[in-house]
Amino acid sequence: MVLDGLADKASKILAENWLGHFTIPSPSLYPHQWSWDSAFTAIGNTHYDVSRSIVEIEHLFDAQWKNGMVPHIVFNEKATSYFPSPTFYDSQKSSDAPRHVKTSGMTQPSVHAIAAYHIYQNHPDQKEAKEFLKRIFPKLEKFHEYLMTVRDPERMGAITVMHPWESGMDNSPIWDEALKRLVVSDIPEYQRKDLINVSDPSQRPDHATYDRFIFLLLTMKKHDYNHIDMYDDYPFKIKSSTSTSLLYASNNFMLKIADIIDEDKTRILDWQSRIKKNFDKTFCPNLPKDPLYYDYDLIAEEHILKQTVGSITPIYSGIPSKEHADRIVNMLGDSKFCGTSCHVQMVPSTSLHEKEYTPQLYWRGPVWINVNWLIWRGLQNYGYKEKAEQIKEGVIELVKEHGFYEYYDATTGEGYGAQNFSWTAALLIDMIKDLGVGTSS
Ligand code: 2M8
Repeated sequence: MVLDGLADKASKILAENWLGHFTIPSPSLYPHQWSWDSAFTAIGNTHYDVSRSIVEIEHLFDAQWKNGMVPHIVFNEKATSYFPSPTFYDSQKSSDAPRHVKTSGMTQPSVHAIAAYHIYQNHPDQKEAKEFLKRIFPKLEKFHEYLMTVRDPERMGAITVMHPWESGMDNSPIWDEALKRLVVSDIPEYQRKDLINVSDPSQRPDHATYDRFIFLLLTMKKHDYNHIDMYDDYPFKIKSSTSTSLLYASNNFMLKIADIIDEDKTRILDWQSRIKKNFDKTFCPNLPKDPLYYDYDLIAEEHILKQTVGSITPIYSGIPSKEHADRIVNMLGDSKFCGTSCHVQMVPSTSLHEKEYTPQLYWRGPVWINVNWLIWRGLQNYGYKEKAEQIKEGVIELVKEHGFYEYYDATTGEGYGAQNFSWTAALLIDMIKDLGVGTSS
Protein backbone atom coordinates (compact mmCIF):
# COMPACT_ATOMS: atom_id res chain seq x y z
CA MET A 1 0.00 0.00 0.00
CA VAL A 2 1.11 3.57 -0.74
CA LEU A 3 0.86 4.56 2.92
CA ASP A 4 2.93 1.61 4.10
CA GLY A 5 5.57 2.67 1.60
CA LEU A 6 5.51 6.20 3.01
CA ALA A 7 5.83 4.88 6.56
CA ASP A 8 8.78 2.72 5.49
CA LYS A 9 10.42 5.75 3.94
CA ALA A 10 9.88 7.63 7.21
CA SER A 11 11.43 4.79 9.20
CA LYS A 12 14.54 4.96 6.97
CA ILE A 13 14.92 8.63 7.87
CA LEU A 14 14.69 7.74 11.55
CA ALA A 15 17.33 5.05 11.04
CA GLU A 16 19.62 7.55 9.27
CA ASN A 17 19.20 10.11 12.07
CA TRP A 18 19.85 7.49 14.77
CA LEU A 19 23.30 7.90 16.34
CA GLY A 20 23.32 4.74 18.46
CA HIS A 21 21.82 6.24 21.65
CA PHE A 22 19.52 8.96 20.37
CA THR A 23 18.06 10.46 17.21
CA ILE A 24 19.16 13.88 16.00
CA PRO A 25 16.24 16.06 14.83
CA SER A 26 17.99 16.62 11.50
CA PRO A 27 21.48 16.06 10.15
CA SER A 28 22.15 19.66 9.13
CA LEU A 29 20.59 22.03 11.61
CA TYR A 30 20.24 20.08 14.86
CA PRO A 31 23.13 17.65 15.56
CA HIS A 32 22.38 16.98 19.27
CA GLN A 33 19.64 15.28 21.27
CA TRP A 34 16.62 17.54 21.89
CA SER A 35 14.23 16.71 24.69
CA TRP A 36 10.73 16.88 23.23
CA ASP A 37 11.98 15.81 19.79
CA SER A 38 13.23 12.59 21.39
CA ALA A 39 9.84 11.86 22.91
CA PHE A 40 8.02 12.38 19.59
CA THR A 41 10.63 10.34 17.75
CA ALA A 42 10.38 7.54 20.29
CA ILE A 43 6.61 7.39 19.66
CA GLY A 44 7.20 6.81 15.93
CA ASN A 45 9.96 4.30 16.53
CA THR A 46 7.67 2.09 18.63
CA HIS A 47 6.14 0.90 15.34
CA TYR A 48 9.45 -0.29 13.86
CA ASP A 49 12.07 -0.67 16.57
CA VAL A 50 10.77 -0.23 20.09
CA SER A 51 14.14 -0.99 21.66
CA ARG A 52 15.44 2.16 20.00
CA SER A 53 12.61 4.15 21.63
CA ILE A 54 13.66 2.84 25.04
CA VAL A 55 17.34 3.66 24.51
CA GLU A 56 16.37 7.15 23.28
CA ILE A 57 14.29 8.01 26.35
CA GLU A 58 16.77 6.48 28.78
CA HIS A 59 19.67 8.35 27.16
CA LEU A 60 17.81 11.62 27.67
CA PHE A 61 16.93 10.87 31.29
CA ASP A 62 20.49 9.77 31.97
CA ALA A 63 21.25 13.49 31.59
CA GLN A 64 18.52 14.53 34.05
CA TRP A 65 19.72 17.12 36.54
CA LYS A 66 19.86 16.35 40.26
CA ASN A 67 16.98 18.76 40.85
CA GLY A 68 14.82 16.82 38.38
CA MET A 69 15.10 19.14 35.37
CA VAL A 70 15.41 17.37 32.04
CA PRO A 71 17.61 19.61 29.88
CA HIS A 72 16.32 20.65 26.49
CA ILE A 73 19.58 19.60 24.78
CA VAL A 74 21.96 16.76 25.55
CA PHE A 75 25.10 17.57 23.60
CA ASN A 76 26.71 15.26 21.13
CA GLU A 77 30.40 15.96 21.88
CA LYS A 78 31.40 15.18 18.30
CA ALA A 79 29.15 17.81 16.74
CA THR A 80 30.36 21.37 16.30
CA SER A 81 27.80 22.71 13.85
CA TYR A 82 25.35 24.18 16.38
CA PHE A 83 25.39 27.35 18.41
CA PRO A 84 25.14 27.80 21.42
CA SER A 85 27.79 25.17 22.10
CA PRO A 86 28.27 23.24 25.36
CA THR A 87 31.15 25.59 26.23
CA PHE A 88 28.96 28.64 25.68
CA TYR A 89 26.29 27.20 27.99
CA ASP A 90 28.83 26.00 30.56
CA SER A 91 25.92 24.48 32.47
CA GLN A 92 28.20 22.59 34.84
CA LYS A 93 28.40 25.89 36.72
CA SER A 94 25.32 24.38 38.32
CA SER A 95 25.97 21.72 40.95
CA ASP A 96 22.73 20.08 39.74
CA ALA A 97 24.06 19.47 36.22
CA PRO A 98 25.36 15.99 35.39
CA ARG A 99 29.12 15.56 35.19
CA HIS A 100 29.35 12.69 32.70
CA VAL A 101 27.64 14.54 29.86
CA LYS A 102 27.17 18.16 28.75
CA THR A 103 23.70 19.64 28.53
CA SER A 104 21.94 22.96 28.05
CA GLY A 105 20.71 24.76 31.16
CA MET A 106 16.98 24.97 30.45
CA THR A 107 14.13 22.59 29.76
CA GLN A 108 11.34 21.85 27.24
CA PRO A 109 7.72 20.60 27.43
CA SER A 110 7.25 17.34 29.33
CA VAL A 111 5.92 14.89 26.76
CA HIS A 112 8.03 11.90 27.77
CA ALA A 113 5.44 10.05 29.84
CA ILE A 114 3.32 10.02 26.69
CA ALA A 115 6.18 8.33 24.86
CA ALA A 116 6.76 5.90 27.74
CA TYR A 117 3.14 4.77 27.58
CA HIS A 118 3.33 4.33 23.79
CA ILE A 119 6.42 2.18 24.31
CA TYR A 120 4.50 -0.03 26.75
CA GLN A 121 1.45 -0.31 24.51
CA ASN A 122 3.36 -1.10 21.32
CA HIS A 123 6.00 -3.36 22.86
CA PRO A 124 5.79 -7.02 21.82
CA ASP A 125 7.21 -8.19 25.18
CA GLN A 126 5.08 -6.89 28.08
CA LYS A 127 7.56 -8.06 30.70
CA GLU A 128 10.39 -6.06 29.15
CA ALA A 129 8.07 -3.10 28.71
CA LYS A 130 7.10 -3.16 32.38
CA GLU A 131 10.76 -3.27 33.40
CA PHE A 132 11.29 -0.12 31.35
CA LEU A 133 8.28 1.56 32.97
CA LYS A 134 9.64 0.70 36.42
CA ARG A 135 13.00 2.26 35.58
CA ILE A 136 11.59 5.42 33.99
CA PHE A 137 8.63 6.16 36.31
CA PRO A 138 10.63 7.69 39.21
CA LYS A 139 12.61 9.85 36.80
CA LEU A 140 9.47 11.10 35.10
CA GLU A 141 7.91 11.83 38.46
CA LYS A 142 10.98 13.77 39.55
CA PHE A 143 10.83 15.86 36.37
CA HIS A 144 7.14 16.59 36.85
CA GLU A 145 7.77 17.50 40.47
CA TYR A 146 10.50 19.93 39.34
CA LEU A 147 7.99 21.60 37.01
CA MET A 148 5.25 21.73 39.65
CA THR A 149 7.60 23.37 42.18
CA VAL A 150 10.56 25.25 40.70
CA ARG A 151 8.47 26.33 37.70
CA ASP A 152 5.40 27.15 39.73
CA PRO A 153 6.48 28.83 42.97
CA GLU A 154 3.17 30.75 42.85
CA ARG A 155 1.33 27.40 43.10
CA MET A 156 -1.00 28.48 40.30
CA GLY A 157 -0.94 25.00 38.81
CA ALA A 158 0.71 26.56 35.74
CA ILE A 159 4.22 26.18 34.36
CA THR A 160 6.51 29.19 33.91
CA VAL A 161 8.76 29.19 30.86
CA MET A 162 11.87 31.32 31.36
CA HIS A 163 13.07 31.33 27.75
CA PRO A 164 11.18 30.99 24.44
CA TRP A 165 13.32 27.89 23.77
CA GLU A 166 11.68 26.25 26.78
CA SER A 167 8.30 26.40 25.04
CA GLY A 168 9.56 24.60 21.94
CA MET A 169 7.71 27.26 19.91
CA ASP A 170 10.72 29.53 19.93
CA ASN A 171 9.89 32.31 17.54
CA SER A 172 6.16 32.52 18.15
CA PRO A 173 4.72 36.05 18.37
CA ILE A 174 3.60 35.04 21.88
CA TRP A 175 7.04 36.13 23.14
CA ASP A 176 7.44 39.38 21.16
CA GLU A 177 6.38 41.95 23.75
CA ALA A 178 8.16 40.24 26.64
CA LEU A 179 11.35 39.99 24.57
CA LYS A 180 11.12 43.63 23.45
CA ARG A 181 10.92 44.73 27.07
CA LEU A 182 14.30 43.19 27.93
CA VAL A 183 17.13 45.61 28.54
CA VAL A 184 19.81 43.73 26.66
CA SER A 185 23.43 44.34 27.65
CA ASP A 186 26.82 42.63 27.91
CA ILE A 187 26.40 40.15 25.09
CA PRO A 188 29.75 39.01 23.75
CA GLU A 189 30.20 38.65 20.01
CA TYR A 190 28.83 35.34 18.84
CA GLN A 191 28.53 33.46 15.59
CA ARG A 192 25.16 31.96 14.69
CA LYS A 193 25.45 28.62 12.92
CA ASP A 194 21.76 28.08 12.18
CA LEU A 195 21.94 30.61 9.35
CA ILE A 196 24.60 28.61 7.52
CA ASN A 197 22.82 25.30 7.98
CA VAL A 198 19.44 26.19 6.53
CA SER A 199 18.62 26.79 2.88
CA ASP A 200 16.88 30.14 3.48
CA PRO A 201 18.26 32.04 6.52
CA SER A 202 15.43 34.59 6.33
CA GLN A 203 13.08 31.91 7.72
CA ARG A 204 15.00 31.77 11.01
CA PRO A 205 14.61 34.26 13.92
CA ASP A 206 16.08 37.70 13.20
CA HIS A 207 19.22 39.04 14.90
CA ALA A 208 17.45 41.25 17.42
CA THR A 209 15.43 38.25 18.61
CA TYR A 210 18.51 36.04 18.75
CA ASP A 211 20.33 38.64 20.86
CA ARG A 212 17.49 38.38 23.32
CA PHE A 213 17.62 34.58 23.31
CA ILE A 214 21.32 34.80 24.11
CA PHE A 215 20.81 37.49 26.72
CA LEU A 216 18.34 35.28 28.61
CA LEU A 217 20.69 32.31 28.36
CA LEU A 218 23.52 34.43 29.78
CA THR A 219 21.27 35.68 32.56
CA MET A 220 20.62 32.08 33.59
CA LYS A 221 24.33 31.33 33.34
CA LYS A 222 25.19 34.33 35.54
CA HIS A 223 23.01 32.70 38.18
CA ASP A 224 24.65 29.29 37.67
CA TYR A 225 21.37 28.02 36.21
CA ASN A 226 19.79 28.15 39.65
CA HIS A 227 16.24 28.85 38.55
CA ILE A 228 15.02 29.11 42.14
CA ASP A 229 17.49 31.81 43.15
CA MET A 230 17.08 33.86 39.99
CA TYR A 231 13.29 33.54 39.79
CA ASP A 232 12.10 36.68 41.61
CA ASP A 233 14.16 39.15 39.59
CA TYR A 234 14.29 37.24 36.34
CA PRO A 235 13.03 39.40 33.43
CA PHE A 236 11.10 36.83 31.34
CA LYS A 237 8.44 34.70 33.04
CA ILE A 238 5.48 33.42 31.05
CA LYS A 239 2.88 30.92 32.21
CA SER A 240 2.54 28.65 29.21
CA SER A 241 -0.78 27.05 28.29
CA THR A 242 0.93 24.50 26.06
CA SER A 243 3.61 23.46 28.58
CA THR A 244 1.03 23.28 31.36
CA SER A 245 -1.55 21.30 29.41
CA LEU A 246 1.14 18.91 28.18
CA LEU A 247 2.24 18.33 31.76
CA TYR A 248 -1.39 17.58 32.62
CA ALA A 249 -1.65 15.14 29.72
CA SER A 250 1.64 13.51 30.73
CA ASN A 251 0.42 13.19 34.30
CA ASN A 252 -2.63 11.35 32.99
CA PHE A 253 -0.30 8.88 31.30
CA MET A 254 1.67 8.65 34.58
CA LEU A 255 -1.56 7.60 36.30
CA LYS A 256 -2.01 4.81 33.76
CA ILE A 257 1.63 3.78 34.19
CA ALA A 258 1.30 3.82 37.99
CA ASP A 259 -1.62 1.38 37.67
CA ILE A 260 0.44 -0.94 35.49
CA ILE A 261 3.46 -1.07 37.80
CA ASP A 262 1.56 -0.58 41.04
CA GLU A 263 2.99 2.78 42.08
CA ASP A 264 1.51 5.36 44.41
CA LYS A 265 -0.62 8.00 42.63
CA THR A 266 -1.23 10.45 45.46
CA ARG A 267 1.18 13.17 44.35
CA ILE A 268 0.15 12.99 40.72
CA LEU A 269 -3.52 13.28 41.60
CA ASP A 270 -2.76 16.30 43.72
CA TRP A 271 -0.91 17.98 40.81
CA GLN A 272 -3.80 17.19 38.46
CA SER A 273 -6.39 18.79 40.66
CA ARG A 274 -4.23 21.91 41.07
CA ILE A 275 -3.71 22.25 37.31
CA LYS A 276 -7.30 21.55 36.33
CA LYS A 277 -8.84 23.80 38.97
CA ASN A 278 -6.93 26.85 37.72
CA PHE A 279 -6.48 26.16 34.04
CA ASP A 280 -9.35 28.17 32.54
CA LYS A 281 -8.88 30.97 35.05
CA THR A 282 -5.21 31.28 34.12
CA PHE A 283 -5.34 30.67 30.40
CA CYS A 284 -8.83 31.40 29.13
CA PRO A 285 -9.48 35.01 30.19
CA ASN A 286 -12.30 35.80 27.76
CA LEU A 287 -14.71 32.97 28.46
CA PRO A 288 -17.51 32.60 27.52
CA LYS A 289 -17.00 34.94 24.53
CA ASP A 290 -13.71 33.48 23.39
CA PRO A 291 -12.89 29.79 24.00
CA LEU A 292 -9.23 30.06 22.98
CA TYR A 293 -6.28 29.74 25.37
CA TYR A 294 -3.66 32.46 25.90
CA ASP A 295 -0.39 32.52 27.81
CA TYR A 296 -0.01 34.80 30.83
CA ASP A 297 2.91 37.20 31.25
CA LEU A 298 3.75 37.26 34.98
CA ILE A 299 5.82 40.42 34.70
CA ALA A 300 3.42 42.52 32.62
CA GLU A 301 0.59 40.93 34.61
CA GLU A 302 -1.49 40.42 31.50
CA HIS A 303 -2.56 37.80 29.03
CA ILE A 304 -0.79 37.63 25.71
CA LEU A 305 -3.76 37.80 23.37
CA LYS A 306 -2.12 36.31 20.29
CA GLN A 307 -3.99 33.56 18.50
CA THR A 308 -1.51 30.80 17.83
CA VAL A 309 -1.45 27.03 17.74
CA GLY A 310 -0.86 27.29 21.51
CA SER A 311 -4.45 28.57 21.75
CA ILE A 312 -5.60 25.14 20.55
CA THR A 313 -3.04 22.59 21.85
CA PRO A 314 -4.70 22.23 25.31
CA ILE A 315 -7.35 20.16 23.51
CA TYR A 316 -4.86 17.27 23.69
CA SER A 317 -4.93 17.31 27.49
CA GLY A 318 -8.62 16.61 27.93
CA ILE A 319 -8.92 19.65 30.22
CA PRO A 320 -11.62 21.51 28.22
CA SER A 321 -15.20 20.39 28.87
CA LYS A 322 -16.98 18.87 25.86
CA GLU A 323 -18.91 22.12 25.43
CA HIS A 324 -15.69 24.16 25.54
CA ALA A 325 -14.01 21.77 23.08
CA ASP A 326 -17.02 22.12 20.73
CA ARG A 327 -16.44 25.86 20.59
CA ILE A 328 -12.70 25.47 19.96
CA VAL A 329 -13.37 22.98 17.18
CA ASN A 330 -15.88 25.36 15.60
CA MET A 331 -13.11 27.93 15.38
CA LEU A 332 -10.90 25.45 13.54
CA GLY A 333 -13.34 25.82 10.66
CA ASP A 334 -12.45 29.51 10.41
CA SER A 335 -10.08 30.71 7.68
CA LYS A 336 -7.69 32.10 10.31
CA PHE A 337 -6.94 28.53 11.40
CA CYS A 338 -6.85 27.23 7.83
CA GLY A 339 -10.45 26.04 7.95
CA THR A 340 -10.87 26.33 4.19
CA SER A 341 -8.32 28.83 3.00
CA CYS A 342 -5.12 26.79 3.08
CA HIS A 343 -3.42 24.07 1.11
CA VAL A 344 -4.26 21.60 3.87
CA GLN A 345 -6.72 21.89 6.73
CA MET A 346 -4.17 21.81 9.52
CA VAL A 347 -3.58 24.29 12.32
CA PRO A 348 -0.92 26.91 11.43
CA SER A 349 1.57 27.99 14.11
CA THR A 350 0.10 31.50 14.06
CA SER A 351 -3.41 32.52 13.04
CA LEU A 352 -3.59 33.86 9.50
CA HIS A 353 -5.36 36.92 10.91
CA GLU A 354 -2.58 37.99 13.30
CA LYS A 355 -0.42 40.81 11.93
CA GLU A 356 2.71 38.75 12.66
CA TYR A 357 1.54 35.86 10.49
CA THR A 358 4.29 35.04 7.97
CA PRO A 359 3.83 31.82 5.99
CA GLN A 360 7.54 30.94 5.76
CA LEU A 361 8.83 32.14 9.11
CA TYR A 362 9.79 29.75 11.88
CA TRP A 363 6.83 29.35 14.32
CA ARG A 364 5.16 32.50 12.96
CA GLY A 365 2.81 30.93 10.44
CA PRO A 366 3.93 27.60 9.00
CA VAL A 367 2.36 24.28 9.87
CA TRP A 368 4.33 22.05 12.28
CA ILE A 369 3.68 18.34 12.51
CA ASN A 370 4.21 17.79 16.26
CA VAL A 371 1.57 20.26 17.43
CA ASN A 372 -0.83 19.03 14.74
CA TRP A 373 -0.27 15.47 15.97
CA LEU A 374 -1.30 16.61 19.46
CA ILE A 375 -4.41 18.33 18.09
CA TRP A 376 -5.24 15.27 15.95
CA ARG A 377 -5.18 13.01 19.01
CA GLY A 378 -7.10 15.57 21.07
CA LEU A 379 -9.82 15.74 18.42
CA GLN A 380 -10.03 11.94 18.32
CA ASN A 381 -10.35 11.80 22.10
CA TYR A 382 -13.38 14.09 22.03
CA GLY A 383 -14.90 12.20 19.10
CA TYR A 384 -14.37 14.80 16.34
CA LYS A 385 -13.48 12.09 13.85
CA GLU A 386 -13.93 14.09 10.67
CA LYS A 387 -11.81 17.04 11.75
CA ALA A 388 -9.13 14.67 13.09
CA GLU A 389 -9.10 12.87 9.75
CA GLN A 390 -8.61 16.19 7.89
CA ILE A 391 -5.49 16.86 9.93
CA LYS A 392 -4.14 13.37 9.31
CA GLU A 393 -4.82 13.67 5.59
CA GLY A 394 -3.06 17.04 5.64
CA VAL A 395 0.08 15.56 7.20
CA ILE A 396 0.14 12.71 4.68
CA GLU A 397 -0.38 15.08 1.78
CA LEU A 398 2.39 17.46 2.91
CA VAL A 399 4.93 14.68 3.31
CA LYS A 400 3.93 12.82 0.16
CA GLU A 401 3.97 15.91 -2.04
CA HIS A 402 6.81 17.89 -0.50
CA GLY A 403 9.08 15.67 1.63
CA PHE A 404 9.99 15.31 5.31
CA TYR A 405 10.48 18.93 6.29
CA GLU A 406 10.69 20.67 9.65
CA TYR A 407 7.70 22.89 8.77
CA TYR A 408 5.48 23.73 5.81
CA ASP A 409 3.85 26.79 4.29
CA ALA A 410 0.19 26.48 5.25
CA THR A 411 -0.99 28.15 2.07
CA THR A 412 1.15 26.36 -0.54
CA GLY A 413 2.36 23.25 1.27
CA GLU A 414 6.00 23.97 0.41
CA GLY A 415 8.47 22.52 2.93
CA TYR A 416 10.96 24.70 4.81
CA GLY A 417 13.68 24.54 7.46
CA ALA A 418 15.57 21.32 8.02
CA GLN A 419 15.07 18.35 5.69
CA ASN A 420 14.63 14.72 6.72
CA PHE A 421 13.27 15.96 10.02
CA SER A 422 12.84 13.26 12.64
CA TRP A 423 9.56 14.15 14.37
CA THR A 424 7.88 14.73 10.99
CA ALA A 425 8.88 11.18 10.02
CA ALA A 426 8.04 9.68 13.42
CA LEU A 427 4.60 11.22 13.87
CA LEU A 428 3.64 10.51 10.26
CA ILE A 429 4.33 6.83 11.04
CA ASP A 430 2.18 7.02 14.17
CA MET A 431 -0.66 8.64 12.25
CA ILE A 432 -0.52 6.04 9.48
CA LYS A 433 -0.46 3.14 11.96
CA ASP A 434 -3.05 4.88 14.18
CA LEU A 435 -3.28 2.38 17.04
CA GLY A 436 -5.20 4.84 19.20
CA VAL A 437 -2.67 4.93 22.05
CA GLY A 438 -2.77 8.66 22.49
CA THR A 439 -5.84 8.89 24.69
CA SER A 440 -4.73 10.79 27.75
CA SER A 441 -7.90 10.80 29.83
C1 2M8 B 1 13.92 24.49 17.54
O1 2M8 B 1 14.62 25.04 18.64
C2 2M8 B 1 16.05 25.17 18.70
C3 2M8 B 1 16.42 25.67 20.09
O2 2M8 B 1 16.03 24.73 21.05
C4 2M8 B 1 16.62 26.09 17.66
O3 2M8 B 1 15.88 26.76 16.94
O4 2M8 B 1 17.85 26.16 17.55
C5 2M8 B 1 12.44 24.39 17.96
O5 2M8 B 1 11.61 24.13 16.87
C6 2M8 B 1 12.26 23.32 19.04
O6 2M8 B 1 10.90 23.08 19.30
C7 2M8 B 1 12.93 22.00 18.65
O7 2M8 B 1 12.91 21.14 19.75
C8 2M8 B 1 14.37 22.19 18.17
C9 2M8 B 1 14.98 20.93 17.57
O8 2M8 B 1 14.12 20.40 16.60
O9 2M8 B 1 14.43 23.22 17.18
